Amino acid sequence: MGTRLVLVLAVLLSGWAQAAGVPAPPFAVPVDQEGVQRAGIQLDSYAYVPSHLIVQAGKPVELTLTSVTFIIPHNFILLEPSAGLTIEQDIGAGKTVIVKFTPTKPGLYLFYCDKKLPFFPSHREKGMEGRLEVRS
Ligand SMILES: [Cu+2]
Repeated sequence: MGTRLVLVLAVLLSGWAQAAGVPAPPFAVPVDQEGVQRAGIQLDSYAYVPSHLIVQAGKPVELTLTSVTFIIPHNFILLEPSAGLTIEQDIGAGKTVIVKFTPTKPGLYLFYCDKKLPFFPSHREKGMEGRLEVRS
């Protein structure tokens, strides 16, 4: 079986797992030649994919947040100032935004979208939440 076929199967299976509500495996963000931990996160209504990222403390992180929605705006909130995390970023429908930060303390931190319409549950309550796992 060729590498390409395996890759296609993996993508199909991960898509199926997410559709079925099975948590996707955590994504360990690699450190590139510049020493930066770069990863992309796709924002849909109402989920982040991947929703669980693993990074190393003390090294810069650069996340490319891409919205694939047509109308619904989302955001990316990650507030844990004691760990060097103070991010409140809006991502308009169909937009791409890059956020940069350096986590300073190992731990498991939640990020989420707090957008909501009056009288409706917030996106976070609809499941738009993820985890940043910072390892030493
Ligand atoms: Cu949202």
